[in-house]
Amino acid sequence: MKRSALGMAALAALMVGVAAAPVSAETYRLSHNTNDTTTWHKGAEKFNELLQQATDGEMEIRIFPNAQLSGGDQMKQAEMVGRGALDFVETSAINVTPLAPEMAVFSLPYLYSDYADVDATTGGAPGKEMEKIMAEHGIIVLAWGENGFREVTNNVHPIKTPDDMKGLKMRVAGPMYIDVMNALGANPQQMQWTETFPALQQGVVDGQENPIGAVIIPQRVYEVQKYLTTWHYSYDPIFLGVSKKLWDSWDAGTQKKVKAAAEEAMEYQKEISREATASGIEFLEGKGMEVYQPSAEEIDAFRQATKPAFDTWAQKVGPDLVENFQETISDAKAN
Ligand code: X2X
Repeated sequence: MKRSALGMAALAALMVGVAAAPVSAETYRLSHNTNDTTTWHKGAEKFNELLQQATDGEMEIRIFPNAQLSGGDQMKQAEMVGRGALDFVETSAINVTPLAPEMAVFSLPYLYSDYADVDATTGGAPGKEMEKIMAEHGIIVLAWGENGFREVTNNVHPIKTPDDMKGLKMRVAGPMYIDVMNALGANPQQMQWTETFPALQQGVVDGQENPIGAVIIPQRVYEVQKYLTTWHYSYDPIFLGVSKKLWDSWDAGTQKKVKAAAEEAMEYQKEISREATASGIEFLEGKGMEVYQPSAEEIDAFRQATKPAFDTWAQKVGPDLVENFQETISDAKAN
């Protein structure tokens, strides 16, 4: 075969090969700070699945659990997204408070009493207000998910009254909880979530607090904790956020697909978290945990005991913002 014909044949084969190969997908990195068993991770996987479907495989998400892209530092993820060093983050509002102190509003002790309160705020004007604040820090909040109502566990004794918290070495996730635990007479220690399981195992700390369905069950906290009290003392949402730099680089059609996939993924994540929480007490008792469910009066005693921390952080968050949340909650209760 003449060289030119051979060359043409090779070129043709190459062209066919190239034409048949799918358009190379844009791969984006998403960080979250639990391990790959939680509803957080399931929500991120759902986001990837939906986004690939919506873009015929042209956009895909690579998920990095355990805050591994920020050296295990759960508080650093959002800051990296804000400056465009990371594409997406799925994390708790608590983890963003060093960047945006206002985000602590969601977790003020006893701000919320039930899911209806929560949904009225994240789905209403308060949620929009928080999205505006986050955009000022370079993060577009695409959708709100759920970590949930945070319940306390420990290895020392059942917790039934505020006095039972006195002297307990408690791992906490963020700065506000240091003030909450101090108000209860406990000894708080802020620690990365990725360090908490071994710290509980080795007795470095006596206890921790986290939601049942999203974290305590999937991360098998019951293997290293004996007692759980459903004191519902603090709620925290998670959110799926994207770097504003990346968001602004997309056309309206792409933005619409990304937002729709995120909203559906976080609705799914919230649903499975609530389902796991609803059946969680029975599951945990089956795993040998002793669960105490305080009465309304006993919950009120915890509310009173944590009020000093509420008042301190309401000032830090901003009284107007707190009022915005409280008004939305009371309107929701009235309807
Ligand atoms: O660190 C925690 O406790 C966790 C996993 O709930 C958060 O990221 C706030």
